[in-house]
Amino acid sequence: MKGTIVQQILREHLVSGEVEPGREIGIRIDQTLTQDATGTTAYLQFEALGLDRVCAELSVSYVDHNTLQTGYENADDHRFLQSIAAKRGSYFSRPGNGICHQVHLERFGQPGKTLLGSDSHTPTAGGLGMLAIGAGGLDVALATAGMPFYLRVPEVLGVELVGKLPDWVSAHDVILYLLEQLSVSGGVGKVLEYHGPGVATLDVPQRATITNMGAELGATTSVFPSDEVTRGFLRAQGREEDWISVVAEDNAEYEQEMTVDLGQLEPMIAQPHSPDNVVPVAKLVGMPVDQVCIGSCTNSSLQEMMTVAAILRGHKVADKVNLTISPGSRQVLTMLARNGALGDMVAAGARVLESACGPCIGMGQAPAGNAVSVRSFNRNFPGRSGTRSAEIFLASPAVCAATAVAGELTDPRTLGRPPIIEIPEHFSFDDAMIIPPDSEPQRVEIIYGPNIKPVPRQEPLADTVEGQILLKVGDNVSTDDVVPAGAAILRLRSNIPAISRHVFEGIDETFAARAQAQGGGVILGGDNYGQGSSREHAALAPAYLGVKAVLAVSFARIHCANLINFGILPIEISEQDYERCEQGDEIRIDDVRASIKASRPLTMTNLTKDFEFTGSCALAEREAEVVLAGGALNRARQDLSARSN
Ligand code: MIC
Ligand code: SF4
Repeated sequence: MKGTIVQQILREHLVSGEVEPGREIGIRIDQTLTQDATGTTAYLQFEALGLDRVCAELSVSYVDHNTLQTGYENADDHRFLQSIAAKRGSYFSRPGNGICHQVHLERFGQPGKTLLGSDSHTPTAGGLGMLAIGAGGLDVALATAGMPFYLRVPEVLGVELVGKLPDWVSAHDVILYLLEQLSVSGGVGKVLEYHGPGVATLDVPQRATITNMGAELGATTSVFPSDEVTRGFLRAQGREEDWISVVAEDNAEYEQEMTVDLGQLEPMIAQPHSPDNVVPVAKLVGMPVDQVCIGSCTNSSLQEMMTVAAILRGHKVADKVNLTISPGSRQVLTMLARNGALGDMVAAGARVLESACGPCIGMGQAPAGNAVSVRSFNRNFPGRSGTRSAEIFLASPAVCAATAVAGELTDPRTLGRPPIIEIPEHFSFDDAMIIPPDSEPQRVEIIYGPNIKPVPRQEPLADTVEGQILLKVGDNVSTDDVVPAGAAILRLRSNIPAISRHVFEGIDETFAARAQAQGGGVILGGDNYGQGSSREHAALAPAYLGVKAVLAVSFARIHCANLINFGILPIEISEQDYERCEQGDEIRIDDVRASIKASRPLTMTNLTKDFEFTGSCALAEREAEVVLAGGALNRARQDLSARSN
């Protein structure tokens, strides 16, 4: 990775270790972000550390996920987050101000800096030349407290872009193409670093669409250079002083390389139920569609919204289609309102929603039973929309808008010449909905609602782990499977005992009750276990139910870190052993502490089928200490008290 942007930023922020692929390093984090669905636990954990003030250069707490207020819970969470931000020194982006990633790109992101966010799409800011990484809330709480963030040095996949996107082909098609090529696990352990002459043809929001959805490749993050285009974007946001040039050296060495000719791409679509199940739109043209949803942190820029408005102008949404549009930030929504584009959307019959995640996370707008929904979003895992029987497709805003009008999947290239959309020289920015920290923090009281429960603490790891395989699942199980999204469950994010009743309910609704009755157990998973979101609830809630270990063929990065953070052993096993073990089998793991300390493989016995097998729990020294201590919070408290003595 010599001379790459990744190496340069990692080196500049290095606190411990060596920047060699596969090694664990600690890096200094300049900025942190949280959103409300992960932020309440993150800030509860920050409080548990006992610090008065946040220590990162900048911390922003966004409210964008849990914005439906059908009961008091979400509003209570917002009030808690606002009060704790004021007291502890974070900026607070109020509900209605927009989706965290879109607002961060517009108002805070800075080339060359590091950003850690408790949301898997934090890499959106990579479009500005930042090293922006998604992590669990606890890791973000620790970084907010000024502690290093630990990660294994990823390999750098250099993606050379050549050519220029043809008419009607968008940034979303670039990343869908990469997903088709590389699959949802193709980016695991890697950072995608973009370079080449095609980079200059993409504006910052287009770059951000590509880095945003790099999360679906399982990548640690994705990054673009910071060049004159970046400078122009920051100037238009009134923050040219935040610009620095960040480019790879001429002789940069990438561990892997690929080239994408932008000029050869065409509109693409991901079919149910995985973001990598991609085909050209042309193949499915004519498919009847019931719902179209436009927005999300992937595709919310002014430019994309203007394209949508231009397609809708003078047309009506087809009779059988419901069209929702959620512009990603108040800045974008204000500009659409002022330039008349919003009027075109409303006149066409779009249901315009607030600037928030909305349907992307099942926060309302669940489709009808068995409905076909085409969305400009990034994930289509089963059940995420709120309707398990629905078929969710992912496509660009232009495909979505053309489809909404026609009532069937439409290739926008049949619409004639595309609208010409100029990037504004000045965005109409106004930070009135971002509340700075209080100047008299001692006077601020943190307001806890009754649904906000302390984060349960774990016991140090035992020497023998024994339990039943409570559930056997297949490959690519997502955290949406472990702790489902949707309005009904999201409101329980600050209440671990309550949310734990929903663990795995989409796969097996008896799971939580069985786990509790058995006093815990283990989970058996296939390849890429825990892909998708960064929600630490997918580790915390099973831990609360007594799950001690997950045996899987391989793990997704953020989820694996979350398991470690909450004292659950992530054990990699062979495919043969995965096949041999069944749900209901009793498993015993002996000598756990000694094996972990000595980095030895773990010896396990399947007591039901009477055979021994081994698994690897290849933890770095620090990770081993965390697991042995029963989680990162226990470990961090030990560190902080050692520091103050
Ligand atoms: C998502 O897109 O799945 C989320 C909701 O934004 C999550 C975070 C969460 O579960 O709260 C993510 O991507 O990390
Ligand atoms: Fe919000 Fe969807 Fe983006 Fe997650 S992927 S941050 S739910 S808009």
